[in-house]
Amino acid sequence: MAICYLGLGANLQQPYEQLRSCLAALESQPDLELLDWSSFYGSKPVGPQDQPDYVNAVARIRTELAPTALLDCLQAIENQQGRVRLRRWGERTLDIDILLIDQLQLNSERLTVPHIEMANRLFVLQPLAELAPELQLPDGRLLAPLIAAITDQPPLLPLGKPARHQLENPAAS
Ligand code: A4P
Ligand code: MG
Repeated sequence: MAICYLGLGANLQQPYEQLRSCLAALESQPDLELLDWSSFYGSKPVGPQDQPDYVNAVARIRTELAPTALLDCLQAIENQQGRVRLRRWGERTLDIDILLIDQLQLNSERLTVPHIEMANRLFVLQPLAELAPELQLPDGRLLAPLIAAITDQPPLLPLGKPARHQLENPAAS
């Protein structure tokens, strides 16, 4: 059984709703357990600037799936939500990145864990620190100093955290 952190991002087709339905899809997966998630945050694009702002969040899950089976499962969710992805670091309807799998370090053709860019991205580190403030990366680094070292990215805009009963049906809010 592994505890994993997933980075969720969207900037097309109602990104807040994309993330909410992504959490609903994670909750309905038989092979994993959705434990918790961060607030949603608005963020300025890292990469090409001529694209809409993102909504980002981090989810904590528990699963018995092997890493590549987990990736298959997450890519199926991306595709079910009609994933559109136009260019590298560009706009997309839904992106699910595997940030961490316990303290595992993995580098295969399909999967690099920890996610290769996570330590450089405020839109990953801040929601992750909200969920797990004391967390250490497998190389021993802590989140707070990594966040403090990021000076080139504007502050995130907190957008609130949907409750579990709000994941499935927006009318339930
Ligand atoms: N892959 C390798 N490691 C992993 C991992 N840890 N998790 C492989 C998930 N996938 C991993 O992914 C391409 C391939 O990476 C997968 O098939 C898998 O085998 P993809 O999702 O199709 O491509 P991508 O996400 O577009 O990759 P790219 O272009 O490197 O983008 P990133 O790094 O995910 O960044 N700005 C803000 N504010 N917020 C964002 O969320 N996101 C991006 C995308 C850019 N700028 C952003 C945001
Ligand atoms: Mg990705």
